[in-house]
Amino acid sequence: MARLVMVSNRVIDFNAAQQAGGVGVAIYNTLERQSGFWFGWDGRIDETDDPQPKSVSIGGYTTVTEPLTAADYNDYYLGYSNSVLWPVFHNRLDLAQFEAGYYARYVEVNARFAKHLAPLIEPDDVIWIHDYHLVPMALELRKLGIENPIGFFLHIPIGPAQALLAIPENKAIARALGAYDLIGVQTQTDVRNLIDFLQQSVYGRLLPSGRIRVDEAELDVGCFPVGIDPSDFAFGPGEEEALAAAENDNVHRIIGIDRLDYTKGLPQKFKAYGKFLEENPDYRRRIVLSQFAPPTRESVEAYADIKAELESLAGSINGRFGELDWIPINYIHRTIPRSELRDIYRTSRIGLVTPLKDGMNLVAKEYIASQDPVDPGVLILSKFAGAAEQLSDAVLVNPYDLGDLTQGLKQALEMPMAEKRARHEKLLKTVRESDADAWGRSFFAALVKAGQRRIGRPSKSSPAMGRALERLQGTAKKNTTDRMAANVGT
Ligand code: GDG
Repeated sequence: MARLVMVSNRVIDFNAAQQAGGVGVAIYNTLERQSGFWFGWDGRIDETDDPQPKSVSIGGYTTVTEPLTAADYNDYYLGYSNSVLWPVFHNRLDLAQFEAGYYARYVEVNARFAKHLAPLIEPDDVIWIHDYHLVPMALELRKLGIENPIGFFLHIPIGPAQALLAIPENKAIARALGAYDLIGVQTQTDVRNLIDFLQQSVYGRLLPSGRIRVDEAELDVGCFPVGIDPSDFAFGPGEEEALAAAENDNVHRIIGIDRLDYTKGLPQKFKAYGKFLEENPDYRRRIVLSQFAPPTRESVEAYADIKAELESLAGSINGRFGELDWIPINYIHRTIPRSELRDIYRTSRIGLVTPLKDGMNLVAKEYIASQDPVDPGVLILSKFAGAAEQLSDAVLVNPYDLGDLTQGLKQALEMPMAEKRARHEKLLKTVRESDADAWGRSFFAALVKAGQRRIGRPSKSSPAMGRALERLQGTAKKNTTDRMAANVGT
């Protein structure tokens, strides 16, 4: 059976890690079901000149990892990935550090990862690369003669083409994207923005077949909304009673769980909550906002600024409205163990997920999956989270408009039970239907198909490619059979 080779910037050992961002969670959920391995950075900084990858089997999957040097970490990770691509793709050009000269090492690290990965690739392998840190990786693998299908999934949103065109290296980025067989994104808006960018940057053309041509290359672009494993958040018999007993019926908890990132709209959330308490004195002492905001990318300047701003906002709201026996905002700048997430979601009457821009947002889906269908909480969701395209039965709000946020809070707090149940039922159906499994399977199948199309193109045909195509067709057939077997079993 074809192995799935997952590649991402950071490889996570889920047996040891307390926390992972959304990308790690999504990859782990897929690798649990498919044979293969996970390649990338192990999270260590080490000055070894030419670090060699190490392979380890942990739990049900194998990882192949290597360290970064301090300079790599600075230029490739904090620099080009998180101070250029992350802000631009989230449409925050004001925070992008274009002049810092990070690009050369960004490409260099991608080339080194490719050099270390290439010898591990077998002819039937399907390579799936994740996220903005690794855009040039397919091009680097192709230079080394790798002809396997290579797909790219972008977990973050794609801002408007005008924003991406501001990147000085935008043409090189667009050409590097052209080296993939398939690019997957989270939403239809992202698909449109990507095509627009490829057209404007390097005269990419949308072909009648639906494929995109970039120079001599052709690729598929598709929308694959990432999902969660709802069973991680489900309740077994007896588990709920214990939790219900611990619940405080007098004070309703509103929950927020977001990495401490400027894209997550946390200052706006705090300000709207303060405004709500000011305008609705009846609700004082009856609600509490518990905001978990685990630290992330702390060495990037923009992240230090947001930390200070939030501390000051939480302090001023608590100082203004707090009482001896009631603190309005419970702001926790730490990581919660993953095993506790489900119970925290379940005992919170409102899930407040209000990013200014987000690729998808798994927290919104986790909140829905954790609710009691008989007495569910209400999800308030930003219109600008990718999840809003699927979860349109949430209370959708504009996070830039404090009035709209406070209105959303009021609507959620006062929602009749019948409406809560009806909304939750539809939301849960969507979360279950487009779960992590569906995401992994649909991307994998589309990637195998896109790989066949590339190899099948007459201009590129060679006996070696013909053989590879035959192998792939065998793989695709086998895969369908596997899927059918898996369906019968469930
Ligand atoms: C990127 C994109 C896209 C958070 N705090 C703690 C904790 N988490 C877990 C959540 C969730 C994950 O991390 C966060 O996922 P999100 O999707 O909300 O956000 P990003 O990390 O920004 O993820 C995003 C995602 O990739 C997947 O494609 O949806 O748009 O930006 O699973 O539960 N987990 C634990 N402790 C915490 O304190 N254990």
